[in-house]
Amino acid sequence: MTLVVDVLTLFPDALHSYAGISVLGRARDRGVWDLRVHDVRDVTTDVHRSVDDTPYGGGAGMVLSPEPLAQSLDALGERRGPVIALTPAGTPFRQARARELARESELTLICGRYEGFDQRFLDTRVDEEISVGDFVLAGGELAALCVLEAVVRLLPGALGNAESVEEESFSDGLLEYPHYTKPAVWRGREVPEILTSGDHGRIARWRRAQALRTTLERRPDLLRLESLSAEDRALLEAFAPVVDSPSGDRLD
Ligand code: JCE
Repeated sequence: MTLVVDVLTLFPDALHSYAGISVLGRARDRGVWDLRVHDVRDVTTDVHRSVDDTPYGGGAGMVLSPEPLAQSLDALGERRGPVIALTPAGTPFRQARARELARESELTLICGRYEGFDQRFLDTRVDEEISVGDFVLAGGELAALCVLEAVVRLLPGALGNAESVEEESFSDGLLEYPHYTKPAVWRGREVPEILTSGDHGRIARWRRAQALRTTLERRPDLLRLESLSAEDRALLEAFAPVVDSPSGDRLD
């Protein structure tokens, strides 16, 4: 089953460019998913092909007019999957939502520009607003591509044999353990000896402990401390003791 993604944007080239390379490009070539990009300006009829206007109530910048967006959406015909607008005020995007969206057969992503969307368009035509992070972009295209890549790479057949969704960050709720490749000594720095020991049981336990430690130190919000098993706590102490850092290092 092919996932069909419709994207509404003022910058179609930006979508085609990134969606044509690497994982997204190869998966599309294989028929795993299909992309249909729609230039919102194509529905306009005035000489300036206007899609924006000044905000009621005053203030800086311009707001996307609801009518061109609504007409672009209408031109897609009967919608099946969720209609998603990328906005800084949206629900924070997480891997769990990517997994849910990967079960859809159709998605519509709407990219804004300027100061954002007319609220009436969001209220009446959009099912869900998604934010890809607590920072402000100049428009929704990069955010849409983030969502797209996170979803498509989960689809059956999207990744090659060398790539894997099994052992990666977030698949078990933890950040990744550190990776090393050749040479065995790089500019005086050695690979942890455990990785060259050939003891696969020890290596697996070391990696689990490293993943636990990194998550505890960098993203304690991702660790459900109550869900840390006695085994995990023992692993941490044996393989990756958490060194106390001075309070000045902490952000909170
Ligand atoms: C966007 C803008 C509202 C100020 C359309 C920004 C998503 N995680 C995200 N960060 N930024 C966005 C995003 C998505 C779409 C649009 N802007 C700029 N919007 C307030 C600036 C316009």
